[in-house]
Amino acid sequence: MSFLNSFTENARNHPNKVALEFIDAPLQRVTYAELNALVNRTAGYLQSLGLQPGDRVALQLSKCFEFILLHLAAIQLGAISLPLNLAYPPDELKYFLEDSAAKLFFALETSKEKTQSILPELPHLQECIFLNPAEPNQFNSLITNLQSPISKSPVPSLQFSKSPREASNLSNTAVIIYTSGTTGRPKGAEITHGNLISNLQSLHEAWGWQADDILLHVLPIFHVHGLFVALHGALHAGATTLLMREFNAQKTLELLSSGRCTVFMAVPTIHQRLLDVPNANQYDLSRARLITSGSDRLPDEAFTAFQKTFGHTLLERYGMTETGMNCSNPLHGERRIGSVGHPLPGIEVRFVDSESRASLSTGEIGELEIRGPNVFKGYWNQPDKTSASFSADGWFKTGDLGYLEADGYITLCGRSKDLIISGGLNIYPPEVERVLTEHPAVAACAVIGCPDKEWGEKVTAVVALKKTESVSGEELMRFCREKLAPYKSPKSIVFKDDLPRNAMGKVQKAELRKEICSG
Ligand code: MLC
Repeated sequence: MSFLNSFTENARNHPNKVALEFIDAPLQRVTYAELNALVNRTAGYLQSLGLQPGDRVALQLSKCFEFILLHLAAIQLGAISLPLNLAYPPDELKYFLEDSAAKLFFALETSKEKTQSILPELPHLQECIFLNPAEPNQFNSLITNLQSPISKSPVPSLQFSKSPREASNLSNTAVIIYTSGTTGRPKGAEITHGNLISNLQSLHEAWGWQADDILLHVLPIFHVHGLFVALHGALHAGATTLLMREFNAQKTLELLSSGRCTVFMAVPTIHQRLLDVPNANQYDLSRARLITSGSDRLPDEAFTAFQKTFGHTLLERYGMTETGMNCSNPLHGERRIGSVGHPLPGIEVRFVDSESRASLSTGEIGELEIRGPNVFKGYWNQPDKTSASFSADGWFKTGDLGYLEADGYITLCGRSKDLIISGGLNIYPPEVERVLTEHPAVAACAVIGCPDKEWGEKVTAVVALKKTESVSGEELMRFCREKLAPYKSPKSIVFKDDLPRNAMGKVQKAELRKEICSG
């Protein structure tokens, strides 16, 4: 059964059940039957724009109903949905649209001015449609007043029959999500229909999703966490999703403690913000069935404080864009502090030595590798980077370090890749360093993550200037923000005359971290 098939089945079985409800303005609520009809209509609209299976539809929209309709409709048509972070400035956006050769692009009307400048440079882009989610009628009239009305025959939805076509359908790409890497520009991870379905099924089983669950959804919907794990998870289960457009800590606590919501998913920064609400301990979250934490390591202090303050034990799980969810602490049983639990049903893990790639035994620290139907197809148009990310025998190299405990729990304890995670978002230092070195005053730089209670890690740039130049930290930060999303831009700049280097000339980041982060 496919993800969309289960959603359609839910629409058939309980048409009047609320599927989605936006709880902040503009308030919007749709039942499963209404959502199903709207997705069909949106698919007709996309077809009328010439969208064909395999074409990319880029979405750089806020957390809005239109985003969800376009995303689901693209998947239904066998096209590829390409969700993009709203924070990307034109420079980055142009790269994503160019690299993916997106055919259609839906953007916010409020970004029209800055976006329009890049459009003439995108030969593959056939149509750019600007939307205003504050005006829901704008989209309604787009999908209802089609110039060539939708054909009377229903929009062809993907069929996952037991025919020989099954394999090819399941291995077709459904979504591309861009992730940065240790070298070069970001890469588009191709996530197939099979990946989506298998991960939904694993999580449905592991977390006991039920049709009477009510999910409180506060995450952005352009990432794996908010889109696949939370939103798809609820639609697959036939549950109701309450969506908050902008995360608000106080409101979240009020809703969770009211007993109305049964499921909540967030990143450690969000859990920390809940803990930081004044008088947080007046909110009792023990009635929620499941509150998960993921996208970054949950600090032990936050795990314990959450338990003590809210009377709820967080369930930590582990995943990544390329694989969806890999491991989870148990729904029933010990949710172990500092551990990501066990592999999800159908997923295999192993630890290997980062150098020799030999398999390690229980308790030995090594790099985590993953195998299973959840593992992505590859990076869009990047066969070399795809093959470099798999072992010779086909396991995906996560770049995360950890070990297997004797009782099967998995503990992660570092990364073999140069990666910063801030507020649940991955930032690859080379991408920031590339931008900083474009500044005429910068001779050399190194970007590191310093531990931070709120963000997990704070992007910090250590900069050596050219002898004859001078520039302020503020100016460098402004420079970065013009070219990079604000979350990737350094939150602080430290100037040094020279950067410490080893005999090979490589900057010694560990030394910089020791010197700068502890200060
Ligand atoms: C916002 N800012 C960030 C940031 N988010 N800086 C660093 N890291 C982040 N994650 C910037 C803003 O641009 C702003 O800059 C300043 O920090 C303060 O903004 P804010 O208003 O306080 O932040 P807010 O908008 O409230 O966002 C914080 C947040 C958000 C935690 C709610 O970052 C968030 O929703 N994070 C979740 C990300 C997520 O879903 N990750 C899943 C990836 S999937 P300025 O200078 O303009 O003020 C994945 C796989 C898996 O990893 O396993 O799940």
